[in-house]
Amino acid sequence: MPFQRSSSGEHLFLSDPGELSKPAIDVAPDEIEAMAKGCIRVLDPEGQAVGPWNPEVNTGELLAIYKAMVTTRIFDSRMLISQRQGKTSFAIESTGEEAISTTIAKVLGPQDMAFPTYRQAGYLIARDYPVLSMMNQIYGNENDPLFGTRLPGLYSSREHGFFTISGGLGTQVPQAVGWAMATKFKEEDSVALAFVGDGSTATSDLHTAMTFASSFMPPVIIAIVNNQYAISTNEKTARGMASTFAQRGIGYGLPSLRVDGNDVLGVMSVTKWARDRALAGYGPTVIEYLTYRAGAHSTSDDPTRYRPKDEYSSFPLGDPIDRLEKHLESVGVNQDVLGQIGTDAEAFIAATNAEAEAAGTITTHAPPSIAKAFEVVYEHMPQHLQLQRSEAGF
Ligand SMILES: Cc1ncc(C[n+]2csc(CCOP(=O)(O)OP(=O)(O)O)c2C)c(N)n1
Ligand SMILES: [Mg+2]
Repeated sequence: MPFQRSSSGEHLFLSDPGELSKPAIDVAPDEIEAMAKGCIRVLDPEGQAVGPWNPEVNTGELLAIYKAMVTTRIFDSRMLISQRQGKTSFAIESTGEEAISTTIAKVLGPQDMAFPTYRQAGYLIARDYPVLSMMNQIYGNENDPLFGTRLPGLYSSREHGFFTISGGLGTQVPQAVGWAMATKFKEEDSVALAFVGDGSTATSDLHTAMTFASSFMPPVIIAIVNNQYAISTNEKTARGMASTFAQRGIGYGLPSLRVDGNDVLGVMSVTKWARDRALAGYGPTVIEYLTYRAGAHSTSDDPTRYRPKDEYSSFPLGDPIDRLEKHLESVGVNQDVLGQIGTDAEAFIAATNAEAEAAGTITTHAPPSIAKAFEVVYEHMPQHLQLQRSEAGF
């Protein structure tokens, strides 16, 4: 029957942990086309790391990722409560997807640049960006580093390799490719990575970016985060007749792989492979990270209206924090150590939130000066904004 899409679940194309081989970084893209329809996985159901993609990593590095994931989850739920309490207008969480942002933050180098979406707070947390600044930005108080000019959660930090988030979906992908083209022309050793959601692959920006990536072969990673939903729309709408999102890359001649995005070791290994390729001059890689958006799209959304409540609990890839916990226990980390990380993270988020709230929330402080909205966007204010500013009386 023509034009029939696969039903929900079938599209996961899950390979067994350890099943897929690991090619050399100079592999020809057409030799690994099958990788775009499988799914690289390292952690098996018992938490053991298996197969050729098992990365070289020590327990200390994994504990740092674990801590960032747990902190991100607690931070997200705290900000959700604050929104319900009326202290901020908006919050957006990444529950269920923390392995991707935090692990990628650790794999990329200090000179690399991520071009994120609103779903990667974990990247900043893993890179020790001050959580207090994130909260100040969400509360839009006087210490907001972006002076109230951005939607809560749209952070920016050049020092942490975190390009300013844009609310317009897809825009960050050509920006990342352009940034990577510039580093190639300047002969710098750095890599750009664009995060893009499953739904946002439907933007023309993604395809413009892929064309430039294919033509100029810059050191860029296009990281498609397939969390199964674009607000209320299931991922299969944007995927259309393709079996997977990774297959989009094949048409552009780019090596394209899929990985279990709830498997920290898989995410680490595949991202590092792509970064090594980029640094060795072999150009772009497309990676689809398979995961599940466990929470609502944002505080403006109610997922009970469009998906079964128990869908996450039956999602075959499980919860990324639970899976890393199981692995850490299997390599001898005591449960008490993990428990203490959780307790410390709870205390840290509570104390940091108290400090941010004391500086002001939307109910307890005057908004930042409107003059700031004019001052902090352009280095040299264009004439039309100068005019608007004087009309507004600032
Ligand atoms: C160009 C553009 N179109 C539509 C929107 C409204 N919008 C915001 S988020 C979103 C869904 C995006 O889904 P996806 O790319 O899968 O990312 P996710 O939210 O799942 O992380 C939409 C349609 C937007 N911000 N920009
Ligand atoms: Mg999505």
